[in-house]
Amino acid sequence: MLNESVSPMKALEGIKILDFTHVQSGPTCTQILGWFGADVLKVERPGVGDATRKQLVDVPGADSLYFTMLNHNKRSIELNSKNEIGKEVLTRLIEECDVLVENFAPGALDRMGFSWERIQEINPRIIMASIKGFGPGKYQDCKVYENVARCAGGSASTTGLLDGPPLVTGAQIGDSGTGLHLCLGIVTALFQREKTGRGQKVTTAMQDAVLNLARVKMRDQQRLASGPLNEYSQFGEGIPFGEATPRAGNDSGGGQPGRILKCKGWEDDPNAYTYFICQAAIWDKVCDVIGEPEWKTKEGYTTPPERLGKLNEIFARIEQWTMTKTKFEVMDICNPFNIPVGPILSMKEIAEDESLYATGTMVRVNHPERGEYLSVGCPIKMSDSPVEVTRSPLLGEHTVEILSEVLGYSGEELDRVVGSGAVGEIKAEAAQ
Ligand code: CAO
Repeated sequence: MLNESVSPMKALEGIKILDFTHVQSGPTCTQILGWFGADVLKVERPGVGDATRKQLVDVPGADSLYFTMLNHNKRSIELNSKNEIGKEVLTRLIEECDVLVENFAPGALDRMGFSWERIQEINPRIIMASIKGFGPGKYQDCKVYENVARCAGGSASTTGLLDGPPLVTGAQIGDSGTGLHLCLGIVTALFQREKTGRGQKVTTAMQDAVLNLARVKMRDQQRLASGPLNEYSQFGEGIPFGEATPRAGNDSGGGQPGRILKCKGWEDDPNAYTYFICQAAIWDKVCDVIGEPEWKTKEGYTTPPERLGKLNEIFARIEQWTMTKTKFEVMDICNPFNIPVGPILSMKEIAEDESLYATGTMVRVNHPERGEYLSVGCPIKMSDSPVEVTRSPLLGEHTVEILSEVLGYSGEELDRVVGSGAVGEIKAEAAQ
């Protein structure tokens, strides 16, 4: 909720970001900084731009949703950072900006001639934030994509059914998850700079970010030394544990038995399911709701340890009940009793939920090439820093604007840079 008594200043107003990111991980980070009010200057290779502009194209000729949904609230400058004039402009950008964010392959920035040492020389106050696949060690030079990180960070080995192969998640924890971690590092470094006056290097490895998100699975790895993990379904089923944290299907990670259960319509609707958690505190309520009140006092059913070996039977009975209700009816009936349940929402249902547009979690955005499209807005709500989601920039849309307004090029100097080809082909109207 916005505090209306305060002027609509944004938290990071006045902070300039040299956004040297591409694909998903880095752009996720700089997009959030843009939502918080930073001026994000996205540097893109002339004529090419971020590869995602032309990946998974749905509207021929237009920037893809892959790009537009990850690059809101940014300005785009085309710049060849490998030629001499391009390097000159990049040096000016480093002088002017507070933060440089990049997620190139390991060593790419050094090969351009911009090592951390050189960047600090140019601007000792700058914060340089990098995403790489792995931290220092044997894999440090590898290029890494989302699924590689999910696998290397321990997520895939602990996701899926016990008798099936490892699974990657729908949530992009490798890319977007790492971008979020980096974003926190950047604002923390900005905060420290307020006191020290110095910039610093912030790095996040995708493997590390995924592992951090899979922290509870490392908890379970250590617990294995003390015996089987009795909250895992396989314990109740008498299946022995191996040496590593197993895949737990849809068991809940918090030690309370939980499963995904069918709801009314499951035969035709792949998302007619609910999550159902059987907390000890609400066991009596569950018994009443599903029509098994005698289970409240029945021998062998009254305590959580006693129920562990009967979870298949218990959840089968609960599912008999959930199958008579829609997933939303299950929610409506269980919530008043504090029985934790959650409908399995499809992306279609989420896209059609007007309450999410009311909070800005979902937004409708206009784009000159593709018209209106849906996007996910800022998931972090701040009472004194309003977020307005603006469309992603066209390739090089702000090249001249950034050269002149941000870097102060004008007259012959500007002509020299533009004429050199280092900043791509300037569209006539933009150059005027
Ligand atoms: N001007 C001139 N050259 C530019 C440029 C510009 N504006 N922008 C990029 N380049 C160059 C780079 O300098 C690099 O050149 P060299 O290979 O000669 O050093 C080249 O373009 C390719 O950059 P890259 O290696 O980063 O890109 P890629 O497509 O080959 O690899 C990726 C992509 C994502 C695997 C790699 O960047 C990477 O591992 N990044 C770190 C981890 C990461 O963020 N992964 C998430 C990706 S999304 O799943």
